[in-house]
Amino acid sequence: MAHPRPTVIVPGKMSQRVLDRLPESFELVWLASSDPALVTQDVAERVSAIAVQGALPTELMDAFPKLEIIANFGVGYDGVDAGHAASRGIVVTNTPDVLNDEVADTAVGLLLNTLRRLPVAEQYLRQGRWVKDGAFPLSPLTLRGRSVGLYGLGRIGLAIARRLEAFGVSIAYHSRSRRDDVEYIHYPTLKALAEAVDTLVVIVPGTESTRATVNGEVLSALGKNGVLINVGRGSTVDENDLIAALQNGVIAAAGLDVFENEPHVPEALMALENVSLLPHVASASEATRNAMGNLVVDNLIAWFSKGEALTPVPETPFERNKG
Ligand code: A2R
Repeated sequence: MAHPRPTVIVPGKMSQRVLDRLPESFELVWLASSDPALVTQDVAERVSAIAVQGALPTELMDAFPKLEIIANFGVGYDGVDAGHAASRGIVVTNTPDVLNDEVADTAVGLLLNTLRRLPVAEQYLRQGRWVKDGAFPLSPLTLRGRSVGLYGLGRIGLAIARRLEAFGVSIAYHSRSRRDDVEYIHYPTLKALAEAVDTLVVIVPGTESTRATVNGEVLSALGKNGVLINVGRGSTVDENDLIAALQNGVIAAAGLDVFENEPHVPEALMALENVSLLPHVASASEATRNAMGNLVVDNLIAWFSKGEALTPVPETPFERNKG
């Protein structure tokens, strides 16, 4: 057989750990981008797996008639149309759990940065202003006495909540279903949660059901002492409503790791002083990204050797048809 090992295609950027490990078990074909025009006829017919980081255009998915599995790098798989994959019997996998602690650590760091303006204070020192102008101004905001609401209490949301317990703040949450394994108060709507708390941490997936749900109405409910932290997906927040709320004092501040149109961040947001902005780095340590990369490769290996993926997404609970 010319190609006894399964062929995996990797379109565009991918974790080095994945690129290093794939050739041990697979025929690796790397594409410079996810443009289907780059796929030759020979490759199109051979490919049975895709490993992807970010968006996978559906036309590229459909360029491969023998495609069995799409291994997504990341717990959020909003870049892959899992419904379409399901309709073709293709399994989609993601990388849950291995990033929970890293993302939760970053969420708490971003919250503190936003409230206490620590990155701004560091710039003040580096620019020599401590010597020239004296002490950095007191931060108007503090974590002390805050009540935090988590929008999403899944794997990562719970890791954030557990950390926040140690900070002595009150914790509540909104998700569609109430968890019976936690003591935190559940609010059946996002608006009710926003009314009850002054700090909202977004950690839901970027789906149609969460799209633009953090809107002007929710931000008004959060109130003028309100702080929004987003470590989920940019699509969940209506960015125009958020900018207006920050400009007009509808809420006090925001800390964002994710944006609607990454890597582009609106000028209006960057011009604001009451925001702390990060370039989508919540899981971005070498150790955690390597763990995510390992899970991408291990899913592919498990699929082709045992007929079952390790972490398929709920939309594609398939086993391999070995016939
Ligand atoms: O609604 P539920 O009971 O399925 O709870 C999930 C909640 N959630 C929502 N809550 C309210 N309205 C919605 N439309 C909605 N959709 C989902 O988000 C659950 O509490 C949480 C998701 O938890 P996991 O599936 O365990 O996700 P994980 O690993 O915590 O990651 C969350 C997201 C990723 O999808 C990436 O976008 C980002 O964090 O890294």
